[in-house]
Amino acid sequence: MALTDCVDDADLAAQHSPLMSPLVWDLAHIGNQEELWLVREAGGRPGLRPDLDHLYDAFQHPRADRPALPLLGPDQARGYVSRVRAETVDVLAAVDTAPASSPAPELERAERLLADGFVFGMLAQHEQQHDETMLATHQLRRGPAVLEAPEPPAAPADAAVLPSEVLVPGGPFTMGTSDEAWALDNERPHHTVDVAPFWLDTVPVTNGDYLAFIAAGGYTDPRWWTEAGWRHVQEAGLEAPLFWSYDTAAGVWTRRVFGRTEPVRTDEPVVHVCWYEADAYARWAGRRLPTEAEWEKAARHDPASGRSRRYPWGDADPGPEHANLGQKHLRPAPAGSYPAGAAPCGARQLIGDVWEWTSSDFAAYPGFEAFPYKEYSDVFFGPDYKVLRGGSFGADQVAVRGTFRNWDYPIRRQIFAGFRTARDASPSDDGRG
Ligand code: AVJ
Ligand code: FE
Repeated sequence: MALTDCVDDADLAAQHSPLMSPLVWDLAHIGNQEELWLVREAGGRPGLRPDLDHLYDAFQHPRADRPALPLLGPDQARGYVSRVRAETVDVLAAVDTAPASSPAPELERAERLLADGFVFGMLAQHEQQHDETMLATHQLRRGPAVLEAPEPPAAPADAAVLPSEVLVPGGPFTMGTSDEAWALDNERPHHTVDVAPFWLDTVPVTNGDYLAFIAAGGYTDPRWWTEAGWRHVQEAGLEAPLFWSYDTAAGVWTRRVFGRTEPVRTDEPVVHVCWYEADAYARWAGRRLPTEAEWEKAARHDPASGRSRRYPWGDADPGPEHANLGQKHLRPAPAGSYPAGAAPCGARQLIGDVWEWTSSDFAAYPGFEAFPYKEYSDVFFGPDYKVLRGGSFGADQVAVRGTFRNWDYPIRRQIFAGFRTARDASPSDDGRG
């Protein structure tokens, strides 16, 4: 509600970028999905407005076409989502959300949705995913600033003296999950992956690091780019991250952040770069992007116990000391922040701050089963999408964990995405030499 109450009705119905829906579409879509999956499918109730389904079905209408639809107006949408939520609370009071009594595939569909409260978790995540999308719409929106948030905490004293990279030991680890109650279908099932030893950046690549790539002519040298990336840089005229401008009078790069223009802060993780830019930077630096399995091993593997944790710091849910999540701050925290959120390998900020591009295509894990609908993940598997991991300052903790998988096209930059780089370790690297 905070993301929609801060602008007027015309603004809510406007399309701020062809990449995004009008904010009023996201708002009613959140309610419509909740009605569809929770109230009707799991709760077995007739629902409120099944006639609206087609308007808020993302697969029937691409984002660019949504402003022309006969959508609910802002007040109608607010009324609709609050009536759906009242029904949700009523369903919650009436149903059994105990863990499943038999293996998932044997259960009736509604029973399976309700076991462990999965459908409630799924819709909470869906709402928060759209809240992050709506925050990205706010960042694209022109005009004066309407969102306010406190600055993230200052970097700890040791941020300046951290090693640039950490060693992640080789060997098998458990990737994905079969027992995290609210994990979505693409995170399942757990499986063993053997990962060769590698070195990973301790912290995400910063604006300062990225400025060096720009200054070195990174955007004009085809050596660093894949063929598709080089074509894209030229066609799209890319020369810096999205929302950056060069102030020729002052001789500095500036960045527009939710309606305010400021000098680029060199100690912050870079954000709003596409996969092609991340990949080119890594090559220029003599490195590469980590694979998705490498990222997850760095974030979850505990060499002491041999098991995979829920989060880098352990199994406890995220707290403000662990990670920059939940739109509490409207920017990434300085690189090296959140020592309490460090992984066993020593890497920091794997969760929160910026989504991290990996080198991997979005693919099904062995034994994958689409649930509850193919359009959540199944239809996106394949070489068109790259995986991002870890969540951003705009993502809520209910929708981020060590196993969570996000994906997007390699050209997308409006998402809160950055990256860190990696390199192979030689088998004799033991982190002491
Ligand atoms: C997982 C973030 C790629 O926003 O397209 C929202 C989440 N799926 N509604 C997206 C989603 C359906 C999805 N991502
Ligand atoms: Fe959605």
